[in-house]
Amino acid sequence: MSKVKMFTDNLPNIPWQDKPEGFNGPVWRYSENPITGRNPSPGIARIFNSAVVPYNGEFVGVFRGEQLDGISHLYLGFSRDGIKWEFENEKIKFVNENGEPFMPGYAYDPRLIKIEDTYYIIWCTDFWGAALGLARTKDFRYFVRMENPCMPFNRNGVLFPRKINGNYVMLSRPSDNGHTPFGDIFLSESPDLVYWGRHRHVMSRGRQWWQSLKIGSGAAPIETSEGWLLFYHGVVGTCSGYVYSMGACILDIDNPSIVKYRAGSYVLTPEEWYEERGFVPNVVFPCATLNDAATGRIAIYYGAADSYVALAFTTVDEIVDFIKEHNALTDDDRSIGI
Ligand code: BMA
Repeated sequence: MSKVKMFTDNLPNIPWQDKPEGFNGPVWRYSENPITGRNPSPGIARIFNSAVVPYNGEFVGVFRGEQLDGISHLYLGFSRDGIKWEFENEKIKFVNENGEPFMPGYAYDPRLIKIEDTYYIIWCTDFWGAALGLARTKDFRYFVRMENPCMPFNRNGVLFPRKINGNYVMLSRPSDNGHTPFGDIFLSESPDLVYWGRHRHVMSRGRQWWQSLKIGSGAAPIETSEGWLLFYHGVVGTCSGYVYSMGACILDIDNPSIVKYRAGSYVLTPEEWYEERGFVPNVVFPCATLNDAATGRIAIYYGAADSYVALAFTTVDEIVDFIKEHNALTDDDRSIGI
């Protein structure tokens, strides 16, 4: 039993490995990483930055597949164990509310969140510039693309897994039309997933070097007895390019634009070959977690070097202790962000 409670389902078949003897960090990697290889299916060069959920006792995922022409689209994947994945060769076919084809010109960095009985995909799409796309499905066969939740430019959209104070809540990261050398996390509310407002600033890039350039939400927040546990990415600009690490923080349960704790140290940074070497080197980019309330186990799916999907593990007790021990909140984080 964990000390900190996760208000999620039990997931007895969560992919899992115990923390290796002598390992110091709060998040440890799956020993057989990466879990996807290059050219994983016909027409797709690389699969990375992808999101998974439990489904019918097994797992389903929405994967960012970069096609041979360099354009990213979203592909479904299915897995028995959350580790070995079979990908569909055809990209997800989105339709509009009338059932007519409504395909994005490109689609990347999907997050997949179940709210009540519906699964939502939120991703970065083309909308006269990079912006967020949103779609829903109940059966992973029929995907309805909804209104784009915001104007360009925006990336790293993530939905909370339940309504808060009666509204849907989304985190996002306003950006520019390029590689965005700035960026803080904001929050917006909606009664219906169409009209968004009550925008709040959540968290600025940090004083610490690894997150000094920009930050962006990663996985859907996990509801815990300490608040919403959020894994995010923090970026530093070095002489040889951006370096993406994974950070973690806890947001207030009823007012999630208030940050309660924020680790000043990263929880995972590029160190392994598949994180340091690839299409874009030095990228660790979390997009999803699986959570087992009964044991407090958390499996984190992250993109590595824009080339692979990798898996890492922690427990809710371990990560919450780490965040509190390394807490580096600023006054700005503590504020409601109006
Ligand atoms: C960001 C996004 C991510 C990517 C990262 C590193 O701007 O495009 O998809 O992983 O850059 O290239």
